[in-house]
Amino acid sequence: MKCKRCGERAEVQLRAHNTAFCRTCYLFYFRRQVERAIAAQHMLVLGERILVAVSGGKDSLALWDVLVDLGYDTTGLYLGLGIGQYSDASQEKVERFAAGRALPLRVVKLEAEGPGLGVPAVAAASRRAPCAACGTMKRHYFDAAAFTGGFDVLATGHNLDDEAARLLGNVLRWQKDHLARQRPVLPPTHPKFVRKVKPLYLTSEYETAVYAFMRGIDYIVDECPNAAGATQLLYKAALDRLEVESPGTKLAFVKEFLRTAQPAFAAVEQREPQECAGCGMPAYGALCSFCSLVREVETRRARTASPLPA
Ligand code: Q46
Ligand code: ZN
Repeated sequence: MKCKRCGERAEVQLRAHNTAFCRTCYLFYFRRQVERAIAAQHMLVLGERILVAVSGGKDSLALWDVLVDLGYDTTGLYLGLGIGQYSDASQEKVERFAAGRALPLRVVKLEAEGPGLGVPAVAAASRRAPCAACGTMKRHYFDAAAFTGGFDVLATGHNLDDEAARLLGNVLRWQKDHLARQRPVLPPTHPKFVRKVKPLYLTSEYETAVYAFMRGIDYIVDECPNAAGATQLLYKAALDRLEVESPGTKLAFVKEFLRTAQPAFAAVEQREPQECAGCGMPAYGALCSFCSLVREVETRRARTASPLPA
């Protein structure tokens, strides 16, 4: 097979796009795809301060790599979730990536912050699935770090597979409020929120993996130990089966949702956040979901610690 751009021997075949590239042209193509997504959705402006959430995985590190390459002013943000060996190993990958390229990196270890709680402790005490607790905590610490650091934008490495799986989950349960907010760019709805963007939302997991490999990015290959039970993986597997039979399904699913259905959901759901009585960050109730979760954990712990009445 030949490269569609230069005619040399192709190394990568992209069935969803009905194309193939050699290594040089693939790197060019990948960057161009990200650049186009950024421009089409007005995600970023050169000169803005961008906080890039990095987990140590291929997607977030590939994103950071491309953004630097495209000339954006970036700072990495790594959250230490407290998930044992997985967290230690992923932090090391992020630190090595940043040090090797002399890029600024902020590390926030959840267990060293305010309530001193990592993801496993919160999940166990609140009896929530680890990923549910993790999602709430990550959102809070991302928002807080972006706001207190004075950043203009928060960029995450969600790829097409993530977005398609999330969309499928939201559609299966018709979660209207989630569908209203599922967009590659979320403008801030409160002065303490910054814009949130997903520049890789149209590039597949396979495409970012190939990019990371070709760029020699050393990322954590092991999945988080909590990922195995996550429903997200079930949705991804279902979509993978559809994609094999009908290449381009994921791309069409996400793109057409954003073009035809998302605006209708967004028009109906227009809640304005207030400020959380606990942490001062935006909240849709008296407390934000992070503070509610922490309060729940503290109440449960106090109950188990107090002696039973005689
Ligand atoms: S880190 Fe957190 Fe993921 Fe681990 S606990 Fe689940 S959500 S699987 S991206
Ligand atoms: Zn709060």
